[in-house]
Amino acid sequence: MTATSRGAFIVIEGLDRSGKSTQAAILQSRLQGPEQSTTKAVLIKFPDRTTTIGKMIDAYLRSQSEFDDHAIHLLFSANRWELASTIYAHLAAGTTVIADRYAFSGIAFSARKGLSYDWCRAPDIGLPAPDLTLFLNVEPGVARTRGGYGEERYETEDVQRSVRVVFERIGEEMKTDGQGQWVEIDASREKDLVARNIWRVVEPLSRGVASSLRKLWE
Ligand code: FDM
Ligand code: MG
Repeated sequence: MTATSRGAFIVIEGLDRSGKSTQAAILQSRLQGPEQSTTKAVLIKFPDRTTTIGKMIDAYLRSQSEFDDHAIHLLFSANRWELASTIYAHLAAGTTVIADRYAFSGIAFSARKGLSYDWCRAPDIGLPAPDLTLFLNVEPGVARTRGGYGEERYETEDVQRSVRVVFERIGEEMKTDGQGQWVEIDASREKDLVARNIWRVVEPLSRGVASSLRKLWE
């Protein structure tokens, strides 16, 4: 890291069972390197189920509570906003931040229910913008064969298929509007190969980023 650079903000998105959490952990340890004394990379997961808002989201996902579709959408967004200052602080300290899901999941999972795409995007406008978003692309049929979906809300092949359609739209828009890089990774491949393909894209950012951080969709 040079005196003027900051940490990179890297988001990993994708359907359930696409390998996001596995790859995020591999990436973090790769960025961290053998030298454990200084923190070079932190991993944040959305939703962050540990906060007060996160606990409400957790109960909803486990079908222990119900919310209007708009209300739960806003809670997911609020859960990102409550972590925004933490993200800024890490980046300013030169630490790379890896987020396992972000605003793109927010749009995809809510817009598939029929909420307006623009309405879904609005509450996340102004959040820290990722320098790079890795979209782990996998056929829902393939994802299903990976030990099956879990018990939570949204963990069905039908939901995943409709979520994927919205993710495709988001990817198209991200590729054309200059909002940082959106890179699709073939996540149906073997774990180590996926990790190598991810590293190829992340490596140039691993020593810090010189440009100032942008705000999402602003
Ligand atoms: N999810 C996640 C949303 O519906 N909106 C969001 O903004 C985010 C970040 O919550 F089904 C959904 C996506 C997924 C669930 O599950 C979180 P995981 O398996 O813990 O990522
Ligand atoms: Mg899940």
